[in-house]
Amino acid sequence: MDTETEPDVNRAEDPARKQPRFVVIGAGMSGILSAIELQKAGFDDFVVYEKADTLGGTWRENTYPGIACDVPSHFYSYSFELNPDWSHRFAPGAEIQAYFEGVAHRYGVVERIRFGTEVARCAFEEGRWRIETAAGESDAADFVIAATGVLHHPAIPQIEGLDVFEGAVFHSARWDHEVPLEGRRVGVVGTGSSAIQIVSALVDRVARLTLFQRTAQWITPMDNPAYTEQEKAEFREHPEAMETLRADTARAFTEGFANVLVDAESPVLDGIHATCVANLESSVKDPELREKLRPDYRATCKRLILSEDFYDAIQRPNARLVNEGIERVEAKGVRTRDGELHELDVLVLATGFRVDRFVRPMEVIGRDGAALDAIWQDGPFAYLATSVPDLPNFFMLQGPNGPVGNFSLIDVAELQLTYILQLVERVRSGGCREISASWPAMERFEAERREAAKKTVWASGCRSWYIGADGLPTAWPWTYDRFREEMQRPRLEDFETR
Ligand code: N01
Repeated sequence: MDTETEPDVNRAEDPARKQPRFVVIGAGMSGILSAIELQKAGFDDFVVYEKADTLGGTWRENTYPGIACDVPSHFYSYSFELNPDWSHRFAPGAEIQAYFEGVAHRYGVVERIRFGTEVARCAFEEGRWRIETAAGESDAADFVIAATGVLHHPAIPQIEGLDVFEGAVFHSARWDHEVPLEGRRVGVVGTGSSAIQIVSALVDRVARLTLFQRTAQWITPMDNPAYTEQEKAEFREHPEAMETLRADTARAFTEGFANVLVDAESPVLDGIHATCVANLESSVKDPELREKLRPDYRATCKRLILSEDFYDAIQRPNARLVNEGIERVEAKGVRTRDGELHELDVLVLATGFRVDRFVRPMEVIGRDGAALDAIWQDGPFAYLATSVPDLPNFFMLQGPNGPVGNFSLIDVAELQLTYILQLVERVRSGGCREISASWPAMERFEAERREAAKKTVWASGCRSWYIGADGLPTAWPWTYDRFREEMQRPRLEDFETR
């Protein structure tokens, strides 16, 4: 075992090292990007396994009414595939899905995807990863890139009686488009980003809309203008204008948002809070409803919600905000703790995701039988969100403790691939055969991360999906600038190489 090995000429001549085989798991935004970057780096021996029948990940799965990305589309685009045709500043979900499909076709990624193939197990045996699919097929690879997503496994709430409801019930990420909504009584559970968009999109289509709120949300106003045909033509003619727009947006998000969330003392956060308070005060007329909608924690403690129309929607005559707490679901609707039965035809569970799953339920067995489930028994972690000790040549995109929240995860994935491909290069050039974060580096990183997490606004007193089992925020707790810097060049002394 060593941490810094001189290149070994014999190893460098090893054809398997020079042209290693990769398995990419997942054909969402990160998996498509992985395939493109592998090709660009000259690696041609790879396959992308995708359990579903189509690509797109989050954007394939979330098709609820009103879905859009709250990161401006010119920033939520691959840096090498800017799109002059985005319809709006914040494009709707179907447009984003079409964008990924288009990119995957243009870069020859689609032909590399094995659709309908779920990877059930990855085990590191005799220096290579043995891959087993749920259908019983096997494959082998020198490297695994797990691009399995973060917000992927729907969290179904433990509410008594969900199974006795006579109407239609489904999770926001499993929208049942067969269920008619026009003229129906629809209930929505949850007040996260998904619920807020659903309520705004549905209220004018349904007979009655009931929003079951457990926790109020701060909402910042957003402006979502459509791009004119002239603007699109300008973008097409002068792609550098899109590059400037992307760079300006990235800077504004980094400096005005991502970098300040990690410092609960930042005065910028007070400004964001004041904007949210003013939005509530000026938008909601009825004082009783206004107080029901007023959160008792600081804005940005939970992921900040951007909306141009939620407050209007919830004030419509056919909308009702219920914050009495759900007692149970019955055949005819939802009974709240005050004894009232809210009769419904459709119940939407906009109740978020199981964010501690990451690559699981896939079974991952590393070196000497080290099981990822056991390594993560107290909660998931990864060195710089990409590598776990004892899992050599296994890298994660959007793994635990990475930057999440109101930020472009495309930018995050691009930076992570820059980093991962440098680790791969270390192996390909004969520097070593196996590379993964060392335990001492992992432990140091975890200790520093937990200390920093306490200073972030996410730890300022609210419940959210950012909080891990130990009560601390799990997201990257330093500035985004620091993340970008870390991703430029791996510190090889933090890796165990063999
Ligand atoms: O899920 P959430 P989401 N009884 O976890 C409530 C991204 N995203 O799907 O706050 C009653 O945020 C829960 O209540 P509470 C984005 O990163 C982006 O909306 O825990 N209520 C909460 O209100 C986002 O953050 C976009 O008290 C229950 C809600 O359900 C992430 O996805 C759009 C409950 C869950 O909110 C997740 O958003 C959509 C129960 N038993 C999603 N259990 C955009 O870019 C849970 N809740 C716009």
